[in-house]
Amino acid sequence: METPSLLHGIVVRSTGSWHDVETADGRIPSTIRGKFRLDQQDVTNPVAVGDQVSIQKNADGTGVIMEIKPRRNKLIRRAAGRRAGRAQVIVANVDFVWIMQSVNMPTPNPGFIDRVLVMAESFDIPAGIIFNKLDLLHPSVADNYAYLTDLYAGLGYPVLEVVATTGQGIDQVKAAFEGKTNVVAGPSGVGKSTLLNAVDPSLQLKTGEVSTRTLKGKHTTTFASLYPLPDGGYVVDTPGIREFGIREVEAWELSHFFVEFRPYLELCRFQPCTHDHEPDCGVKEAYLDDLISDERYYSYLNILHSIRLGTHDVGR
Ligand SMILES: Nc1nc2c(ncn2[C@@H]2O[C@H](COP(=O)(O)OP(=O)(O)OP(=O)(O)O)[C@@H](O)[C@H]2O)c(=O)[nH]1
Ligand SMILES: [Mg+2]
Ligand SMILES: [Zn+2]
Repeated sequence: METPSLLHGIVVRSTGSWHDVETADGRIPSTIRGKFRLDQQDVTNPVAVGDQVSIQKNADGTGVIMEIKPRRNKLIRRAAGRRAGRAQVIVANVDFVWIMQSVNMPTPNPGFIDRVLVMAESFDIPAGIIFNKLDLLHPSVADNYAYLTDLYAGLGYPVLEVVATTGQGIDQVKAAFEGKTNVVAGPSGVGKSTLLNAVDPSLQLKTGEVSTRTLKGKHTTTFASLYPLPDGGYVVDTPGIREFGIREVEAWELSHFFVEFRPYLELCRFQPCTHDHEPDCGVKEAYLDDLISDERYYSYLNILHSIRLGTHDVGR
């Protein structure tokens, strides 16, 4: 019997057992070979949005993913709940990670920002921060907000400020997205889908309310999806992340992913040094000399602690 030829494509949406693969023959809902699940038991999803795959087409128009091309990079986190401990691949093969936060409703969470930055740095993926809902910048939150924008801009990460509902700042977002594969990640309710609708109104993504009681979103987007952008490039909308646990980063290497710690790493007496209990530590000295912020040093210790415990706790 003749073996059918394989069709190449990219996974644009993944809902657990079904993966939509965009190919030259259109979008083909596909399953995966059981082998991939057996090969990758420490991962909740062997195939993720952004994966380059080869599929075999079935007579009924569905497909079977036969091959997953090696990934250039990936954004992963430690899965929570019943699958705790295993890695969940949020997206594969991205050029830029945008961490989205709202200035209010919900409140910014620097611990969360730092965790995603660590993951991005560990895979060498450039990252930036998008602050949304500038219209809700009330005096009570203004000081903290100014502190955060200064902190991250000072570390060299691009910081964009927008009002997704009015289009304020959207031109900068379009320019930043152009020609790249971008992923927008953040807690539920910060306005990720609203932002993408502002960038491309034809997307018509579903958006949801933020609870006035808990100040949290209602997990409106349930699966990651990749969309082509009108001016070239792609963007991945992702479901709101409750907890961002670090995976595949060892305690001894964590400090390399805090960009401002790097100049001090070789000043430590012990190599490697975890910069919490060791004497003559260059990083701790830098922290005591105010060259490293409280926020980032505590974030570092918090993540270090969670790596040692192997837990999947939230940012602070
Ligand atoms: N005031 C204000 N509200 C906004 C802004 N952007 C989005 N919202 C509102 O925030 C709520 C949540 O927006 P979504 O786009 O659904 O948030 P999301 O981040 O996609 O949330 P999940 O899909 O649950 O992860 C909606 O009620 C939006 O109208 C903004 O710039 N200002
Ligand atoms: Mg959404
Ligand atoms: Zn040290």
